[in-house]
Amino acid sequence: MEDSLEKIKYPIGKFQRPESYTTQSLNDWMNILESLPLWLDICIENLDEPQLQVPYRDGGWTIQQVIHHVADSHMNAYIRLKLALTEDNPQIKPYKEELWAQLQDTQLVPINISLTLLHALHRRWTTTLRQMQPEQWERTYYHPEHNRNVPMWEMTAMYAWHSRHHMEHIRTLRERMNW
Ligand code: NI
Repeated sequence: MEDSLEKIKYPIGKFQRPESYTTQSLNDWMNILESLPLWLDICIENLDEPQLQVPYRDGGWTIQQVIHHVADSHMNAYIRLKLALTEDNPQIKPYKEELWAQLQDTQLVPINISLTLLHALHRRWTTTLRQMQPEQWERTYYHPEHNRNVPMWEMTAMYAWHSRHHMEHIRTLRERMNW
């Protein structure tokens, strides 16, 4: 049976903002962030160059664009975390992810470069998260496009979702294509 477009676009559903968190849920989210670079390595194993240029859905990003997007997005996330830990409810800088994904480097740079970047970045990111004190999880940044303050625990939940969301784009494409 054909998957619906919604299911292809949101393989694990849209992000559901959790209302609260526990030590266990924080740990689950951090585990996902720790695992993502290795999961992505496995996801793209044995794909050839033409396969990397296949969009995960009609009109969607190619596998190559997805990988470079995750690196772009998570670099922004890491900076936002550090801003929030060192400043009082800083206003963060939104960015136009669709346009970032179309800049030249996304075409010209092999995905291995972004995968290597993600290994390094997630090591620094999750090392920071693992050392956070309970009160630091409550620190916030202000998101001007959503017009709200986002606490660090919610941000971490969001990027754990984002990690799985894009990994599933690649995994389910391979499943549908029998690659
Ligand atoms: Ni994304």
